[in-house]
Amino acid sequence: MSRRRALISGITGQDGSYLAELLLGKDYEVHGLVRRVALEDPSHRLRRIAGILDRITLHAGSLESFPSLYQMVRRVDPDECYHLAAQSFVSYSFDDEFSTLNTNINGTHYMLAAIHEAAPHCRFYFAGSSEMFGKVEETPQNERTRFHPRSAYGISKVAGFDLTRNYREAYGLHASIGILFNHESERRGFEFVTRKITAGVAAIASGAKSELRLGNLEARRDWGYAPEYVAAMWRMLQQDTPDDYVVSTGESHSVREFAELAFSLAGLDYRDHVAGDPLLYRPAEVDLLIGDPSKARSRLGWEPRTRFEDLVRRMVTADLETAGPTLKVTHV
Ligand code: NDP
Ligand code: GDR
Repeated sequence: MSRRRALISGITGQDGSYLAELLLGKDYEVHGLVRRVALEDPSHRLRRIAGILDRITLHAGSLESFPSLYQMVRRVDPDECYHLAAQSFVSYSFDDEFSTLNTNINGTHYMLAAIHEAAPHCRFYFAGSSEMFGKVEETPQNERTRFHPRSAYGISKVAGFDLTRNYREAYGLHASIGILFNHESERRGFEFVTRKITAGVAAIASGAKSELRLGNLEARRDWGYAPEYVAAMWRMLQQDTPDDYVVSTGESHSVREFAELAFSLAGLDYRDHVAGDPLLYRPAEVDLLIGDPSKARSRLGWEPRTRFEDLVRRMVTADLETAGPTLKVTHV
């Protein structure tokens, strides 16, 4: 039998890099969409996939251009397509609503249309988000909870959700949607609060910095470990019938709790170093997210394994190691 072919948009991101590794481990032929600038600056832009570059095929294209996506899909003729590429930073979506909406909505529409026209047999995954629940209408949130997005990012993901569902219903595309809650790792971008904190802890522990400026410490998130979440994406596309799934831990913690634990792991007290910055508050905040992963558990056999304390420890340990060989987590 020939190897199954997977196409990943967003392969240079946190999730794309872990998913590519997972699929290579399952002997897939892995293809990725990257921006041309990424190929021009590989040491920086391709850092997360540096270790697998000789085993994957990259295609330069643009989410803004339907023809480039159509040509790529036709060339690759994938069996599975994971559409992860997006402007994924919620804060930035308040600074530039227009580009967030254009990239995330049109990009998803173009990918769906390209698959529909050039590879209609291909199974499709859309990266939905707990940000679609926004100002939550029930707790915990599940697949039937109504959406109430609070940012252009959240709105773009609701539009992507509707588009994907419509391609499933109108054209019979095998299209599934993961409603993934926050998931983090040693590869998380530095702009997101978890990595900002763990990198900040390492910088303070090594003496390079003394202060970390943060916004709303009371926001609560359901934080899981990214490599486990990409496995849920793959499981969705192995089902006979496409569907939508919440992927989460079912536990919620505040940004303050994250900071307190991260600093204490380095033997520090967060109250000595964290400074509040009103400029880092969002015009509309998502106060509380906590997902109910029962459906993913029962239908996909998926289980979150890494709990909050282990996640924070992992991230702090990695950032301390990078900051200095003598820096180690303390036992708390
Ligand atoms: P990252 O921000 O780490 O990665 C985003 C990826 O999208 C990068 O590969 C980036 O490429 C690519 N991208 C961004 N803009 C464009 C563009 N205009 N054209 C082509 N590619 C583009 O995100 P994650 O890996 O964390 O998330 C993956 C997906 O899952 C995203 O859609 C995100 O919105 C969604 N999601 C993430 C969650 C999380 O907690 N991580 C939770 C729920 C949903 P480049 O490297 O060139 O910038
Ligand atoms: P989020 O992640 O918006 O949930 O989106 P982020 O880590 O950016 O924010 C989480 C919460 O922390 C509060 N916060 C701060 N956030 C950042 N980035 N920087 C700060 O200094 C800071 N201080 C407090 C925020 O207000 C917020 O409440 C992530 C992304 O990965 C999305 O792509 C994904 O869809 C969702 O998770 C699920």
